[in-house]
Amino acid sequence: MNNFSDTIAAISTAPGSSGVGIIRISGEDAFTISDKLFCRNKEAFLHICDKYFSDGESGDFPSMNDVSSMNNHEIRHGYIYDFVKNTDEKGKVGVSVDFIDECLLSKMPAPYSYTGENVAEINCHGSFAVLSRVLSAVIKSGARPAEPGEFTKRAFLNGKLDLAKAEAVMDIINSKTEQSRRAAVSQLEGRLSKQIEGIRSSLIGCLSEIDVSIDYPEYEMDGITGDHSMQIMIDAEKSLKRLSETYYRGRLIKEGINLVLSGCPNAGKSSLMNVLSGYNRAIVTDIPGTTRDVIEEFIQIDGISVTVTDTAGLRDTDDIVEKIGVDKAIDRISDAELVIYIADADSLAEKSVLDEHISFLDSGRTIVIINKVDVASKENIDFLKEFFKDFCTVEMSMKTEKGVENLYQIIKDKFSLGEIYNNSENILTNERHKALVDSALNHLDKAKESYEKNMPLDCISYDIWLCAEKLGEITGKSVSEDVVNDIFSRFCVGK
Ligand SMILES: Nc1nc2c(ncn2[C@@H]2O[C@H](COP(=O)(O)OP(=O)(O)OP(=O)(O)O)[C@@H](O)[C@H]2O)c(=O)[nH]1
Ligand SMILES: [Mg+2]
Repeated sequence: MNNFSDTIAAISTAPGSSGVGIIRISGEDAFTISDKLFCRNKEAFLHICDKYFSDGESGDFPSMNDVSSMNNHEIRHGYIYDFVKNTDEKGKVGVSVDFIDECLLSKMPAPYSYTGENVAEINCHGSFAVLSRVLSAVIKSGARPAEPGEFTKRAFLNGKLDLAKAEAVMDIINSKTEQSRRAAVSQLEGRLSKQIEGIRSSLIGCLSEIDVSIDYPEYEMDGITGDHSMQIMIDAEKSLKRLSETYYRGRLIKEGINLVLSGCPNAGKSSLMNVLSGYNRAIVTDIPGTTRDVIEEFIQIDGISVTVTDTAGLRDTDDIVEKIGVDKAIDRISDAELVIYIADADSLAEKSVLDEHISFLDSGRTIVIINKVDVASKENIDFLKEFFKDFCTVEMSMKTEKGVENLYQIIKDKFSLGEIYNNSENILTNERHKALVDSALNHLDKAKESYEKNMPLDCISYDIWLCAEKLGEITGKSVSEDVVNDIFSRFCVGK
């Protein structure tokens, strides 16, 4: 177990007003620090304070030691106080007790706590004024403000969780949809770590067999050891390849889809934004150029988060504000995973304009909506269908909501959303893990190649070792301090 010399503290709940807010204190002195600011009985505490001040304030401020005397894993009701300097009417400076808030304090001793250290948690009222005062009283009493992710980092360094599980904590905090929560909880439960560790230990077993062959050449590589090692490599490769392929789904689950609505002015982009979001999110008028800025809304399709962006209609304009909007719209199209291009079938845009638009639309990631079919002529609809024949097209009316279900289905099919849920295998959702799995696969490939070419055993074992190292970086078994620091610096303060 690591020994951190200092005790850290932070507000662990989100900013803003809430029923309850939590201050977490972790480290060897968590309980003695809490003793200096928590009392269970106000009157009894005021009594000893009166005596202390009337005796002429010598030594440390009084304390009831109400935290040290609590049982382990106990929660107690009490009050958080602070000693403050004040000046009476005659200008005499003195010290008095200020009760900051009523609270519940829980005591979790090392090693049976989140961080593996002594932890005290103060549940007080969740206002910024209360929480910041309580935190400053804790700091005044000897704790230091925690850095981002420092509680979880200590938990990792104290062996309470491995690195993949620690990263899952962050994913749970950030999960916006049921699917992302499920994936993160499964990772925190250790399913991914278990799979990775299983593969890694089989490779390490393989390394020791090769070492034996090097030390005792009578066990030749093309004998029992060789075949067995090769089989281990083949099995590891199969599992890692499957895992690597899950990243596409994993990323969708975690990051969601970035969907941009585009098209000529008045085509019906904002009307679609309102249909998708289920309320009047964007202004809709019959004046071309109504939307000028980028408008975002977060929706869910089958448990996957979709960020829908409504943009300014694409046209040449001298209006400076509208022009900025059009430039932003073009930028957003290039970053989007999915573009919905809306074509107005009632009032066709000029052919030259459509030619220009089709030149920057990528048919692989664009769905074209032929809109206003409630009023458009068949001739116009057929023209647009033919014009966009290389694209997936949907005939729609934002007025009657015709085609909406069809559009949802096309989006679901495009991203294979149906397949995401019918699967119980581990899914990679983290970019770092994906890069390490791919790098491990790369080394495995080299090891297999060396084996097939009858290269010296050291060459084979070197790549197997590197492969195991890469896998160890996922769970934190073999990872540099810089990587650990980098991972935790992306956490929020208080976690
Ligand atoms: N009849 C009919 N009218 C529609 C339909 N969709 C949109 N409209 C009308 O078309 C006009 C323009 O709609 P918007 O949704 O504001 O169009 P937009 O693409 O956001 O336009 P800009 O913001 O100017 O680029 C409004 O008067 C809508 O009521 C539809 O399917 N049928
Ligand atoms: Mg609009």
